[in-house]
Amino acid sequence: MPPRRAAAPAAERLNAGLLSGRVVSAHGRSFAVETEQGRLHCAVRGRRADIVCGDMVQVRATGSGTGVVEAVAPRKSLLARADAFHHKAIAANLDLLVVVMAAEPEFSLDLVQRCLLAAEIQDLGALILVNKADLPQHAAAMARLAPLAAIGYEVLGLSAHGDISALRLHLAGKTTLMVGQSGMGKSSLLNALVPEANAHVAEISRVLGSGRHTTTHTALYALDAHSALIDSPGLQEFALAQYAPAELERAFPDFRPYLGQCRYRDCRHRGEPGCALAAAEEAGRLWPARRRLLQRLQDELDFAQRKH
Ligand SMILES: Nc1nc2c(ncn2[C@@H]2O[C@H](COP(=O)(O)OP(=O)(O)OP(=O)(O)O)[C@@H](O)[C@H]2O)c(=O)[nH]1
Ligand SMILES: [Mg+2]
Ligand SMILES: [Zn+2]
Repeated sequence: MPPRRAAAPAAERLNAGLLSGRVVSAHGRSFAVETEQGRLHCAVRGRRADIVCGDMVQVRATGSGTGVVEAVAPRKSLLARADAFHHKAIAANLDLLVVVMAAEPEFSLDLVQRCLLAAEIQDLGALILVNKADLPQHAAAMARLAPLAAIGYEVLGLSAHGDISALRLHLAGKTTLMVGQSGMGKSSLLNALVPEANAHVAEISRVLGSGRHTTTHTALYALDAHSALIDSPGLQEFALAQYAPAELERAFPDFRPYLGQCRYRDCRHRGEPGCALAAAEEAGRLWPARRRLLQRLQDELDFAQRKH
C-alpha cells in the first residue's frame, strides 16, 4: 500500500515539520524511511526499537538525508515470532506471506506450517512457493507439501532463474513478505522481480548449523506504486508463544469443522475421551502431523507461561 496522504490528522498539523513515510529497511536501531521528500536514514528516540519494515511512521528531518522517527502508526498486521524469552517482529502492514521453500537445502515442514499459522492469525493471504523447480529433486519436494495443498494452501513451484510470472501475479497490489529457511532463494526471487535491488545471493553454507545467513536484515522494495516485496534473513525456527491456545487451534483451517465438537469444552486434543480432532484423524480426515504440531505449540506455550 502506498503511504496515505489524505486529510492530515490533527496531531500532524500540530507537529509541523513531520513527514509521513514507510520504513523500507530495519537494521538494529537504524531505519531507512521512504518519505515524499526521499529516503531518510533515521534513528529512533528513546528505547523504542520494535519498528519494522512496512511500518508507517512520522519522521522529523534532522539534516541532509537523516531524521528521527517520532511516531509509528497503528499496524494493520504484524508478523512476529515469540518464544518464552524474546519477541521478534519481522514486518508490518502486510497483505501476503510467501513461504519460500526448495528441494535444496532440505526444508522443515514444521517451519512451513508455523509460518502459515502466523499468516492465518494475522489474517494475511499465504502462498507456499517451492523454488528451484529446475532441480531433479523438485517433484519430491512438491510431494512432501501435498498434505498442505490438500488442506487448501496454494503451492506454487517455479525457479528464480526461470519464469516467475506466476509469482508476479500474486504480488500485484499487495505488500508481501518472503520468509523461509536460509538458502531457499528468497533474495534470488527478489532480484528476479526487482533487478535494481541487487540483493546479495550466496551459495548455501555447507557448514551445517552455522546459522549464517546471506541476507542480514529485512528490507522492502517497491514493485510498483501499489505493490511491495520484503526480503528477510533466513529463519531456523518460528515460535508462536505470543498467541493464546484457542487462537492457535483456530489458525488450523483443517481443524475448524471439528472445533467445539469435542466432549469436553476445554479439550486440548491430546488424548482426552471424545476428542473430535482425534476421531477425525482416526477416520483419515486429518493429517496426523497437524495434531502433533498443535501439541508442540501447546508445550511451548506452557513453557513460556511458566517462565512469566
Ligand atoms: N538451481 C537453483 N538455484 C537457485 C534458485 N534460486 C536460488 N538458487 C541458489 O540458491 C542459493 C541461495 O539463494 P539466496 O537467494 O541467497 O537464498 P536466501 O533464501 O535469500 O538465503 P538467506 O538470505 O540466507 O535467507 C544461491 O546459490 C542461489 O543461486 C533456483 O531457482 N534454482
Ligand atoms: Mg537472502
Ligand atoms: Zn479435542
